[in-house]
Amino acid sequence: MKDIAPAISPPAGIGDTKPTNQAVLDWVHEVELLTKPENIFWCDGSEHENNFLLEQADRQNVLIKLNDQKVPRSYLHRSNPNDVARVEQFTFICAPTKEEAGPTNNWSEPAETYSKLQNMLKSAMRGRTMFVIPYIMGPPDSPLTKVGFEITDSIYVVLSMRIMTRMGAIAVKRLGNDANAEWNRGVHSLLDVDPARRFICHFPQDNAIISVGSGYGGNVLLSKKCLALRIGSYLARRQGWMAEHMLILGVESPQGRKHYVAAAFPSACGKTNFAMLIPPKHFRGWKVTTVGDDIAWMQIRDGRLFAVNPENGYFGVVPGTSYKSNPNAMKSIEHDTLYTNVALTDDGDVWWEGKDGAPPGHAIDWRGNDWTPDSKEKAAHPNSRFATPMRNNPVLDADVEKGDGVPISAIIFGGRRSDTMPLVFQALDWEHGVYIGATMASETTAAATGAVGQVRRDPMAMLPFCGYNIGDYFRHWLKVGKRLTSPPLIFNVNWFRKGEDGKFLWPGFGDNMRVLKWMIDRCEGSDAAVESPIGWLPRPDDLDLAGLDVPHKSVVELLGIDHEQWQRELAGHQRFFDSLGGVVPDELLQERQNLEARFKS
Ligand code: OXD
Ligand code: MN
Repeated sequence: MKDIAPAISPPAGIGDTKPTNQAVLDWVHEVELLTKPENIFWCDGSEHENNFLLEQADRQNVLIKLNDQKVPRSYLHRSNPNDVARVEQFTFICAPTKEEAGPTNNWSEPAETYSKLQNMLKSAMRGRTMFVIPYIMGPPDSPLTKVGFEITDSIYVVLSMRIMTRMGAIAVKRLGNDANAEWNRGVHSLLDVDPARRFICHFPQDNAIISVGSGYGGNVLLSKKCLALRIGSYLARRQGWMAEHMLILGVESPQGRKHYVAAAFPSACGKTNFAMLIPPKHFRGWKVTTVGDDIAWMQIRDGRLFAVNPENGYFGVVPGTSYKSNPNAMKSIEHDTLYTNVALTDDGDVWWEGKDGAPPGHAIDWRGNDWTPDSKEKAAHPNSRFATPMRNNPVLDADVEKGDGVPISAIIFGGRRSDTMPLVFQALDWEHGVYIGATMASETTAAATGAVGQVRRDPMAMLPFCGYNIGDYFRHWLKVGKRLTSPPLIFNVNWFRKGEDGKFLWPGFGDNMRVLKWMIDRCEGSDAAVESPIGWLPRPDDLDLAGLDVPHKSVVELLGIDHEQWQRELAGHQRFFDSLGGVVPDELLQERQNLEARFKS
């Protein structure tokens, strides 16, 4: 299977509808002159176009069509084995000064970077088709919605963008003909998929992105991490809103009272599972619905935060997804799904580690090699993915298209921590909540290249995605808090604490409803909590644990604070703040001192 494919020749009526905005036409022409493609394909996002492109991708061996009886209208793509995750070391924020990019980003000087990338892009699309993808991020009638154009030489990118964004004519219409309108310019080329020539570069001051040398979604679906988070966070600060790495879910009680919460967890820590949670039997009548599974754009209205999901689909981690762990995700990916780097069974179905049922006796693994249950290699890559339209989700929230967004009652931070962090606690106030987000940490996962399982600080789960100086980002959070008269309550959760035997103490998945319910109760004024040095904690009896198969002793352990571990944690916070070289706002330094003092009192 291939990433790179030769030019396609569409029949008349397909790929030939040019937008009319002169600024777009000029920019496309400039990129054409530089990259010298064989032809240009103007995407309109129609079904007809999509069917044509799927057929071409199948013919070109970029995709394999799966068995239509098993997974209707679905395809498998295998990326180059050197290209299976985000590459944070090759991701750059090319702000005018290094200080603007800040201590947590790789910085490179904009003029030099443009020139380096332009050299790489010279004639890079020779013999290939250059696709022009207009798209919007956000519901069509939202004031938060942004227009982007992505140029790419990858048909896989086009097909994925059609799932992940609202693409085509809708964006052309939204942009209109104003040559000065705000829109994002994204250029992507596979080049030769060589890790030595792989760069994901953001130019926030130009609202521009150039990504070369990769075909992996997180690096090349420029709408997602690049625009919605890195450029988005930069625009959000300037324009007074928030772009966050957060799922958004709705939770409705049997009495019909509904709240929305937004939750920031680092990559591959279960955002999609939490956003599609099915409450345990005991919670009959409670409903959880999904607004988004990865990104929240939030604005302030009437002193409250309102959120929209800028995306149109889910790009989720496949391994571990099953009818047991996430039935709604399974139903979402049963049809019309684009899989990347999972295994292919002999009957044209897909398989991965953790899927329900017995493994197949034989399959083709994610690299295209024969695989049997005795093989040492994994059949599916740990970061194999699905791209699926959000419309497939049986619990999609009814207000997902609401341009004003949904009101947020609670913000939840969380990471993967084997120790220290209790199952849940609540911040004392907004500033303390910002401190909790700013110091959160998680064990690394396969979503980015590099070692897996190491604890790293990942403020608000935005470490790889904040498009400007992290100190200013913290300041932005503090400033937003001052504008909120009814701020969301802020919580921290940890589904991943382990006991002495190294086993998870908490079952997670549907049972996370028990924790969600406590948080919602707190939003409604419940006093079922005790104050501790780290914030408000539930006592075991404050959680609804009926029907839960977890020993009481484990619940006590899950909710406990180990003072020795917390002294280490506090030292970790200090080291992290020190590593940021003086950019941390005084308010957060003060919060650290307050926390230390609370442990002493
Ligand atoms: C993602 C990620 O793909 O965070 O959402 O890596
Ligand atoms: Mn993510």
